[in-house]
Amino acid sequence: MPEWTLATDPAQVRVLVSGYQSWSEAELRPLTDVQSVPLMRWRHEQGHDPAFLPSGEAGVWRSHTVLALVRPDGGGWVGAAQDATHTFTHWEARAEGDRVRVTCSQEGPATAVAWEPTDDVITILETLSAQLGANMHARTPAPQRVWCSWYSYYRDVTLTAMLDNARLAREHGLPFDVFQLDDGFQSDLGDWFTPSSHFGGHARDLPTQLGDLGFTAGLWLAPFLASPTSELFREHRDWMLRGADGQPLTVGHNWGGAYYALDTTRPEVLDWLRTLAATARGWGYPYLKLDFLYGAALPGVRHDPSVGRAAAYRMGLQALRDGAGDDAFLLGCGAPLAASIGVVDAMRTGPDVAPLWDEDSRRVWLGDATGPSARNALHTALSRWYQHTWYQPDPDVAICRRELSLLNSNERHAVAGMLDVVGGLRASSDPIALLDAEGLGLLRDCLTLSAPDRPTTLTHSLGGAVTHFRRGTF
Ligand code: 9PG
Repeated sequence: MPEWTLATDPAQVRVLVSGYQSWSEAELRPLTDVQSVPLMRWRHEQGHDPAFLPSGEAGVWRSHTVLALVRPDGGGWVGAAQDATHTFTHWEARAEGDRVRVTCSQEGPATAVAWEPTDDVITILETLSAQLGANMHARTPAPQRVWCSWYSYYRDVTLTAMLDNARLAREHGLPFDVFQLDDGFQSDLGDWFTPSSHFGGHARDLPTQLGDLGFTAGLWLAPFLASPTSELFREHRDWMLRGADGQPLTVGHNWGGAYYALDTTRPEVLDWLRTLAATARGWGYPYLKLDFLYGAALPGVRHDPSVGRAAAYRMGLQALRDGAGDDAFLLGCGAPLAASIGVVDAMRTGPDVAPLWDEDSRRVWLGDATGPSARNALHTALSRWYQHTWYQPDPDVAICRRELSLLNSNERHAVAGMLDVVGGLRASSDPIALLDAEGLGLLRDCLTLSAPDRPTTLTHSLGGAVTHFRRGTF
């Protein structure tokens, strides 16, 4: 286990950490603070890595893949995994008297790790992140402008609501590329091929009509999950990831109860995933939002115990890519971040936006900043700005409407501004009919892809060799 002792006063250092998956918190904080541990044990699986939780001690910070320590002069130290295909890399920084101790441990085959003292943390962080992206053959497609049904219709989405919004977007000349149907079209979690009773049609009915309006069709799936009531679970109980007791492992609580995940070391599960993605593609969806992907990466008992959880995750994700086709656009969500590089085109890099700024009860009192709020989404997506060389970042939707929202004007503009700063996907979920002139104007601004506001070229001398990185479009 590599370890470094730094002769630097912990009180003068800030630490930049990132949780392992989309919804886990990322933040830049004084090293002497306490990294919060969510009090609700039943929520740990959903936003945190249960195998590497924050310690809860003052002056101890844990991070996945990347860690940076920043002195007041902008110099400091940067650590970054240089490969994440089959390995989770865990960092810990610990204040110890007048020193800081950093340790790096890995779960999976040992892989290269970079550790750089620097007088310019930001440049080195960008450089080492870009190297990780390049090593894993990061995909750099054009960013998409997406209308998504979730943040207005939630599970009550209907075929009619999708088409009404698409028609209005066309009438207003709003420059969306994709209209993406989210959770709610399917009869149960895992039963993707049968429609819910309220949807008013079948998901396969939508793409042609969206195409006639000039939009690409997008579909949400949580391909690794199954609810206990689903046909998938009832017919294939043996396909589930298991706990030490041999029973299907609960990987989270949502949709009114606990849910399970598929064991992606089973060949028949990989076949199922390939078929699922190919079927969605065949229905006319070249854009897939693949959600709750962390389920396949949790610690558990697998059919093939020789496959570690990071590798198992990657096998499942690759099966989805194989089924969808190389030219499909895959957006990861609720997904292990670095482990997805090279397979996904885009990645949600924070928790959900919600039409409210903050939720003190969950964030402050319960120590959990992974919940839906404008503040949490903005805070975490901005703290992961350097990940733009791993995939197109998706900082989630802007909320431009005034109705059915608790955000004030400044808050609406703050979220919209974040989309521009982070770059990557631009998304909205507002019912177009609810937008007044101001809302339409803000939405148009959001959908305008501005020039990068950071340098497009980074040149840095690293360990004697000059490395040169050029930003792709974002
Ligand atoms: C659909 C939604 C949307 C959204 C995703 C994701 O921890 N939780 O219980 C939890 C529930 C929902 C959620 C995130 C976490 O949102 O981010 O965009 O697709 O699923 O159900």
